[in-house]
Amino acid sequence: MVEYQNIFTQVQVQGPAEMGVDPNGTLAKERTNSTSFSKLAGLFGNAQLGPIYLGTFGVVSLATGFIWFFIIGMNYWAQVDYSPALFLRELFWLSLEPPAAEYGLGMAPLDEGGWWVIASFFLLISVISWWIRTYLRAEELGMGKHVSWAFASAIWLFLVLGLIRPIMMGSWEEAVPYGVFSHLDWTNLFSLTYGNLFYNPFHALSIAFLYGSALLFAMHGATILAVSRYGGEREIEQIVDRGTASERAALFWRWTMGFNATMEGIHRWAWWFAVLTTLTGGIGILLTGTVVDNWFIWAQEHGYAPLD
Ligand code: 07D
Repeated sequence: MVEYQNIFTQVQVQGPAEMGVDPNGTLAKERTNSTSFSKLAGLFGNAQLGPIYLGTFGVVSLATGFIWFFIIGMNYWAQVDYSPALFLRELFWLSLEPPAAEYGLGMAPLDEGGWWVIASFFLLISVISWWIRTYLRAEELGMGKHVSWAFASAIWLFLVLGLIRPIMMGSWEEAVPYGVFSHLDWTNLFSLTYGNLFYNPFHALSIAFLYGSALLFAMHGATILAVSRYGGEREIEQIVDRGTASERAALFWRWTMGFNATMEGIHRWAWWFAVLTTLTGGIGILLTGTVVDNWFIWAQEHGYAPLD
């Protein structure tokens, strides 16, 4: 029997390239016409690569994203005096830091945070342009905007961390530095400075949704794989025309925990859990240092941290 599963399948089904809807009409503009097939890609997902749609916002996003990356890279090179050996050895410890507090929300000399401000400006344009691209591509394909709004939730946290909260605190110094260990140190210091983020209820909610997302994804993935022998992976068909696969899947969960999500609803559960991770997270970060200075003391005042 020929089975096509991917991750990791020996058999790869390959037909003519799929160009998508409207291959010669307006939708075909601003996208590449060539496609290729990759056996490696086919092991993990679809073997066909392309066509890719760039468009104005795609070009703007990639260009500004590259400038952001390039500014950081050049600063790293300067920091190691252009030594390739040091660059490789120190890569994870190198960092482009925001300006010191004395510069407030103004511009700083380039090597004292000015480059960070410029790089951040380009990153902002890049991320927003990519969001517009997800919205417009969905619109063009007649799809719902679920991906865009979920991405917007992640962008909300990104904006709180790097733009909104620093503006509310009156200084770019509050923002996250661009570096591997430096951003981890920043995260740790943020928690210590404001009295242990574990006592911030929105951080707790964010963790619950993050872990919940992983759990739901594992449950859903496992359930569908478990009934794929009955056609369960044809999920959309099973929503409108419930077959034995979805009946078995649903019954499994009612048997084991008394309740089951529906074939459609499980995707809404997943969407909401993922979206709420960064939505609640952004609220938690925004409140920190602006409304609440010390989460441990706040928790003592609200009766859930020990008083001594
Ligand atoms: C960051 C959204 C933005 C990304 C976008 C993508 C680019 C460019 C470059 C951003 C991920 C496009 C952007 C391509 C990238 C840049 C510069 C999504 C993002 C738009 N915590 N903690 C969370 C746990 C502790 C702290 C969230 C666990 C300590 C701080 C999550 C533990 C301390 C912040 C979470 C733990 C601490 C967080 C992130 C355990 C000190 C945040 C959710 C078990 C280490 C962030 C409210 C996410 C937040 C956050 C989990 C511990 C500090 C739920 C499991 C006590 C300062 N923590 N944490 O999806 O929202 O991020 O907090 O110990 O800012 Mg925490």
